[in-house]
Amino acid sequence: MKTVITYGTFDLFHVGHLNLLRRAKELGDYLIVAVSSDEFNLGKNKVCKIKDTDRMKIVEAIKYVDKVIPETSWEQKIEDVKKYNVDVFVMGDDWKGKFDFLKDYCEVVYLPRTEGISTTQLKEELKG
Ligand code: C2G
Repeated sequence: MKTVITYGTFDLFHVGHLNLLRRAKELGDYLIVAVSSDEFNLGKNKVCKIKDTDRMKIVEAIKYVDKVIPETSWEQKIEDVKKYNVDVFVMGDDWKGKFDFLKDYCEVVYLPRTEGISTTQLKEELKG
């Protein structure tokens, strides 16, 4: 079994998130998604519209996703990769290079982001 992992906030879930999860799953046959906790996001001065428990439920319902775990710290990635015997770590290419330290433990893949959509853009548009 080829295990893939990715991390994200997935606030106001949109097609950019869906495309990432679809392509991540295509790289293996078991996809784990770590969804950031509200507390972890506060540390990034990031306040989500959707609370973490609901963001996790939404991601869990996506057909490409096999397991959801909480993301509670920047440091958990190496531990997660070891714990779940991860073969491939995937992130959108806005993170290109930022997680290359994981190459000692698994393959690291940065996928092109979906153009024209972002949670920030949606928030701006909703503000009217
Ligand atoms: N994404 C994408 N295309 C978009 C928007 C997002 O491919 N138009 C990807 C991002 O690159 C990321 C994933 O979807 O890989 C989740 O995006 P966010 O929820 O914005 O995740 P982020 O806040 O970047 O959290 O430890 C890493 C962090 O948890 C990443």
